[in-house]
Amino acid sequence: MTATASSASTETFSRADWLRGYESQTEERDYWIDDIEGEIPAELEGTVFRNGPGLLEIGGQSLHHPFDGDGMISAIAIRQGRAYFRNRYVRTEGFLAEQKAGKILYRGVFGTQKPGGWLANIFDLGLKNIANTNILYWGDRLLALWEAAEPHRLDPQTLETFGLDRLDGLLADGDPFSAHPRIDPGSERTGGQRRLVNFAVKTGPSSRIRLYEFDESGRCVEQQERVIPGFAFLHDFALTPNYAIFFQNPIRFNPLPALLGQRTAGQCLASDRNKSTQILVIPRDPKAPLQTFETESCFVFHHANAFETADGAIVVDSVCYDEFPMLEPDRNFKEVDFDSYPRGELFRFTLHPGQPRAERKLLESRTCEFPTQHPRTVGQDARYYYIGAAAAPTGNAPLQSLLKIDLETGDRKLWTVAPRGFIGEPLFVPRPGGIAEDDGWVLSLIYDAARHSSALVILSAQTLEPLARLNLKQHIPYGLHGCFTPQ
Ligand code: 3ON
Ligand code: FE
Repeated sequence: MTATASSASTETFSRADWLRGYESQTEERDYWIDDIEGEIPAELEGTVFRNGPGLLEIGGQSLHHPFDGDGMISAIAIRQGRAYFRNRYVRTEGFLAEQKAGKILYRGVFGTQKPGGWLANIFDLGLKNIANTNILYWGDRLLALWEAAEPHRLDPQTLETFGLDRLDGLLADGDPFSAHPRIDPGSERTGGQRRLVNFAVKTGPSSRIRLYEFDESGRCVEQQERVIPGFAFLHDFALTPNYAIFFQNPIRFNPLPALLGQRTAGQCLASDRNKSTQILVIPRDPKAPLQTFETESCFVFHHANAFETADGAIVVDSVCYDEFPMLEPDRNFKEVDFDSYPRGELFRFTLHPGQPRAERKLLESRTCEFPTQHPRTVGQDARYYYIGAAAAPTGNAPLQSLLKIDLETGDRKLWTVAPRGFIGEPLFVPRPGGIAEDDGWVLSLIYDAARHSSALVILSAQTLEPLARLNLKQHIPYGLHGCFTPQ
């Protein structure tokens, strides 16, 4: 492997640059951000919270995959044109134990094994709750989420970890709680009130999907459970005023190699390319029946949005991969071959009542991930999406651009930090009092290999012009998800 070549056709980045964004960040810091290019818009006030793997090796042993890395939270509080940065690890039981021991003590889901070969891993099916996927602020609680176990609650000011949060007894010991809640902006069924909706899956030969709805104060006001046939790896869902929509990817799960210590759970998944993907439409009304649609075999982590049409159809926009992106068991993530690795493209699925097969249409063929939108348009026929995208229109590559998609006109706007920059999940922040759907800002944490540090960029959502760039004093390894709160 050379240090400079990337996808053969499109050399938008150097591999050495890309890899440095995956160096562990072992320091926890607090400071005023004093290196600001441009100007923070005066009306933009609040806190950006980000979560993602902060440690990519432990005791000198590289993790097999970043999704196995301990959750590190970054917070950037913006007030009156100034910004304060803080980062802290979530003090999970596993993080504390491994830091003390100075070595890996737990198996990860995505290929990280305890040192010592299969004998050291055999029959260990325990999960390390690494709290690394998302961070949510709702009902005065700041929660770090990891889909296979309970949330951890943190102090929103200091980011100190309080411990596991079982949501006032809603969750039992070890219960899952997805890292992809959605916020219903309010509709008839919620009495116009905002609601946080989230799910949890317990999977096996059949799977149980639990759906929770929380009011503004964080109280659970509705919950239901549905049992569906087959194994289900559900990372995200889409929400409309009346439905929760899941894509059941065609995945086989053979746990034997995990049991025998040879592979971890996530490495026992295999895409079944001959089987269709099932689209599960769960009514938020627990008494109404579940409907299932199908579409050609694909794998979905993230949905952009969904909405109901006047003629009773449901439209879902999702980032689809041809199959579950999986590394070969002996190949560390640092050696990934982008050209042969599945890449995400944005598709629109229309589910017509009485038709078992979904209509499928490609919306965006450029490699993309991490879609977002104006919070007011969740569950509605949104006009604009903002999404991380590759710098080149074809081929697979890391995200180096931000793409704004106008679903009404088909217009695209692209802002890129290539060749030395890499981009994270965008967040859309509405301008207070704004009316237009794109009246606001797009915020994203980027990694700049030229400085080996990260920066928060603030773009005009209307034009994608950069308004401010807040340069941090250190790098934040490529992250997963986060949120913005006006507090
Ligand atoms: O054994 C079963 C299967 C399984 C995989 C059950 C299970 C619950 C133990 C399980 C666990 C799933 C987990 C823990 C999933 C965690 C996912 C995660 C941390 C992240 C997923 C990220 C997805 C994407 C698309 C990230 C993209 C990143 C970039 C484009 C660049 O940074
Ligand atoms: Fe996700």
